[in-house]
Parts: sequence; C-alpha cells; structure tokens
Amino acid sequence: MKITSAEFIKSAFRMEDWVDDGKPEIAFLGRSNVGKSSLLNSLLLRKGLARTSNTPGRTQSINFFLINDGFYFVDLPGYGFAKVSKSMRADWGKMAEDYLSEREELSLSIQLVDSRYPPKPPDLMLHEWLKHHGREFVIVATKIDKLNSREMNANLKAIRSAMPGSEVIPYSSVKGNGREELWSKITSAIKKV
Ligand SMILES: Nc1nc2c(ncn2[C@@H]2O[C@H](COP(=O)(O)OP(=O)(O)OP(=O)(O)O)[C@@H](O)[C@H]2O)c(=O)[nH]1
Ligand SMILES: [Mg+2]
Repeated sequence: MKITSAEFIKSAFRMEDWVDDGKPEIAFLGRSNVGKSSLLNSLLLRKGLARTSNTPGRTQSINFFLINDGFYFVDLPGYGFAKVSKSMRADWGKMAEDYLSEREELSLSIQLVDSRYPPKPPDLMLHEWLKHHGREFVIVATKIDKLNSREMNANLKAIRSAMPGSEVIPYSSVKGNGREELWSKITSAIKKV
C-alpha cells in the first residue's frame, strides 16, 4: 500500500475519547516492549510517528493514527509489565477489554509475540480471548533480526504449536522483513468492511 498520509490523531484514556467517525481500525496488541510502536512505524515508514522506547510501558493510552484518510492504526498499551502499579494493571485490562469486546470498527487485531521466546501465559490468554470473541487476527513474531536462521525456524515452530491454526508472520521492524505480507493482510481486512 502506498502511504499518502499518516498522522497522529489522539491519545485516549477513556472510552468517551475514542475517535468516532466509523473508519476501520487495525489494532496492535502485545506485551510491553514487544515492539508494537516500532511495528506501526515500520509499516508506515515513519520513524518517529509512534513513540518507541527501551523502557517497557511507554505507551499507556490508546493512540489513534489516521492513515491515508481512510483507516486507523490503534497502538494499545502493552500488558505484562510488572513495574506499573496494581490499579494501573487493572485499568489496562479494563481499557483493552472494552476496546476488544465492543469496538465495531476493529477490523484486524495484530497480536505481537517476541520471536526469541515461547509465548507466555498472558500472550496465550489474549490469543484465546481473540478467538473466543471471533475477532479476525494475525500473529506477528517480532525482532527476528536478533535470531540466526536455525533459531528462527525452531522458535517459529514453537510459536505455531502454541497457537495452532493461526497465521504467524515473522517480522523485523529494523530490516523490514514481513512488511509486504502484513500489509496484504491489512489491506484485505479493510476491504471486507
Ligand atoms: N532489533 C530489533 N529491535 C526492535 C524491533 N522492534 C522493536 N525493537 C526495539 O524494542 C524496544 C521496544 O519497542 P517498542 O516499539 O517501543 O515496544 P512497544 O511494544 O510499543 O512497548 P510499550 O509501548 O512499552 O508497550 C525498542 O528499543 C525498539 O527499538 C525489531 O524488529 N528488531
Ligand atoms: Mg509502544
């Protein structure tokens, strides 16, 4: 897809603040630090559009980016970050759950897992949750540039067997591997709306 425009629209901390013009949305979901904001920037070829950081828990609100004036990328906060307070974790759960269960505009959920490790319990929980709610989703295994090809094959196999039947796209936001494949998935999800 040719990106003609990509702009940050808003950060929402409450449901009342979500955008409401009915355009389809693509959501980025996964653990803190897994690379959600980096993936979004890599797809758009805009380095600093979504803020990335070495500090897990950087993205704490739901962030809406309008692409080509036609659809949104939605950057959600990461889960599984122990350093945030208990109440904050509860808030994350509620906010994400509200979004995932109620959002009609949500056309595709992109669930990120770190390609270096087997999926962890919260990853599997989110995965089950997406299936249970009949959401269209794709798994993206991030940071594959950190693995050699033997490790990559072994780890992708482990991810696929933990999430059987799901499409898993290996990705590097640094090198751009997986970009075309993921875009074609996004494009067809938007067309279905
Ligand atoms: N080598 C490599 N590093 C990556 C890749 N994707 C992300 N990173 C790095 O991983 C760190 C976290 O990336 P973010 O994109 O901020 O992660 P996030 O999931 O948005 O994190 P939160 O907003 O805290 O939930 C940053 O230091 C990135 O540079 C990748 O594909 N390859
Ligand atoms: Mg982020």
